[in-house]
Amino acid sequence: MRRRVGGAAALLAGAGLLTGCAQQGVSTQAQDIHDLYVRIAILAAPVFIGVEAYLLWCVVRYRKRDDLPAPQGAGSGRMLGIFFAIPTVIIAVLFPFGEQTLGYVQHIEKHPDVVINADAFQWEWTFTYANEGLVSSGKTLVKPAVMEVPVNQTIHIHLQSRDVVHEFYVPALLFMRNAIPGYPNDFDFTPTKLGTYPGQCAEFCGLWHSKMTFVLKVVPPTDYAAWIQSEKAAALNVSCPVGPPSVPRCSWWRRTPRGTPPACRCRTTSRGRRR
Ligand SMILES: [Cu+2]
Repeated sequence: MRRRVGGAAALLAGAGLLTGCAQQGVSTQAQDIHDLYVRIAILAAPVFIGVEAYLLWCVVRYRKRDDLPAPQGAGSGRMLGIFFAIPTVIIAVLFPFGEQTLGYVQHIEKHPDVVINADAFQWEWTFTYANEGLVSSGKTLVKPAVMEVPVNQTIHIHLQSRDVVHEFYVPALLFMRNAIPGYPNDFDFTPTKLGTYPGQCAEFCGLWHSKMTFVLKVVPPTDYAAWIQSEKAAALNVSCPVGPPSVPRCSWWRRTPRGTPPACRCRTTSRGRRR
C-alpha cells in the first residue's frame, strides 16, 4: 500500500516538475492560462500513465504463444458503463477549471488604463492609441509595428481587420484572437513582466503572411509616458515636403493607416528614390 501511495506521489511530483518547463505567461491572464495547463497536465498524467501501462500489460499478457485461435470475448454492460463513466468523470473534473480560466481571460474591464485599436491588414499592423491620439505602425516587409504598453496596467485591445481574416498572436501572452472583417473582437491583458515580445499574424492571409509581424514592448509607466510624449512631439514637428515639385524632399516619413488622411505623407526621398 505504501509503495502504491509513494508511486502515485512520485507520479504527481514528476508531472508537476515537467509542467515547470511550460512557458510562463507575461500577463495576469497568461499566467492563469499557464496555471490551467499545469492543472490539466497533472490531472492527465495519471490517465496517460494508466492507459499506457494497461496497454503494455495487455500486449505482454495476451501475446501470441501458439498457433491456436485467440480466445474471443464480447463486451458486457458493466464494461460499457465503465467505458463511458471514466471519460465523463475526467471531463467533469476538468470543465470547471477551464470555465474559470476562460471567464477570467475574457473578462473586460470597464475602465482600462490604455485602449488600443489594433488594425490588421495585408500585411501589416497599425495600433491606434485611442486616448492618446497616437498611431504606431510598421512598414510592410521592412519594419514591424511596435505596440508599447505600460507594465501592470490594463490594456484593452479593439481588434479588427480591413481585408481578410488575420489573427493577433503573441506567444508570450499564451493567447490568440481572430481579426475578422466586419466583426471586431475585444479583449484585455495586464502585462506583468518587462520585456520585448514578438507577435505575429497566426492566420494564413496571403503571400506575405509570414512577414506580418509586430513587437510588444512592455515598459515601466514612466517610460511609457515618455514614449507617448516623444511620439506626439515627433508627429507635431513634421516637416512637410519642400522644394520644387519635380524633386520632392522629405525630412520625415511616417506610414499612416489606409483610409485615414495623413498629416504629411512622403513617398519620395530627397534623391527622388521611392521608399
Ligand atoms: Cu496572416
